[in-house]
Amino acid sequence: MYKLYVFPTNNSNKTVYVAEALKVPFELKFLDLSKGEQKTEAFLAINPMGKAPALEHEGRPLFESGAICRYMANNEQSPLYPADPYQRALVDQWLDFFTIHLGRWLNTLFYEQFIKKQYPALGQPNQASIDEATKFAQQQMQVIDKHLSQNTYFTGEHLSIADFFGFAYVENTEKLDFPLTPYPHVSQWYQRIGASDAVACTHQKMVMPKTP
Ligand SMILES: N[C@@H](CCC(=O)N[C@@H](CS)C(=O)NCC(=O)O)C(=O)O
Repeated sequence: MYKLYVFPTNNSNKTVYVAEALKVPFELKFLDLSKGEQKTEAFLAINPMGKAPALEHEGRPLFESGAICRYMANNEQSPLYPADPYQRALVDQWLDFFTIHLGRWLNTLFYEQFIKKQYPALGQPNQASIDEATKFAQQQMQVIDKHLSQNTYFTGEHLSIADFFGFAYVENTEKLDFPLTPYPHVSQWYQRIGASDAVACTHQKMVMPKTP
């Protein structure tokens, strides 16, 4: 049984989308970040960075959402993370692209435009950061829009963990001043992944339990 330590944001969602898509039994353990549950000694033994998500499987810990998605799909020998070395490298390529490039800029926008509004103590949005992130995110969206005009999914004709991973970042644009309308092929892909059972089940489950 996979035990996922989560908080309802995009990094944790990636791992739950993948667990759902794999149709494996898993347990969710919610961490209340506002209470510092990610910094307890017990949790730091699982993720020394003190962040969600993390995984425990067969008594062994793992952190970083990308590593967790790869591990679960690999462990299940799923075509969502193909065994063929080149097909697998294509999945890795898109996971890296999202982590290092587009996802990074969308995360900056999410922090500046959404999180700072929710937590005013974090200060005013930094316009220079917003402008830089918007510029790069728009450029990279254009590139993936072209790619998705010729490919149903990120790696071609087959769904992979890269689609769920990327979806979790693009999903945050719904809370931002970053419309997808200039990117019709990204929009179609986004709707396709969003209509999957894996995404619907994840959204149902990823609700922070109310504490008494
Ligand atoms: N690169 C990590 C990022 C994890 C991360 O930043 N998690 C945030 C929530 S989205 C967190 O736990 N923040 C709490 C903290 O840093 O104390 C991953 O992909 O797993």
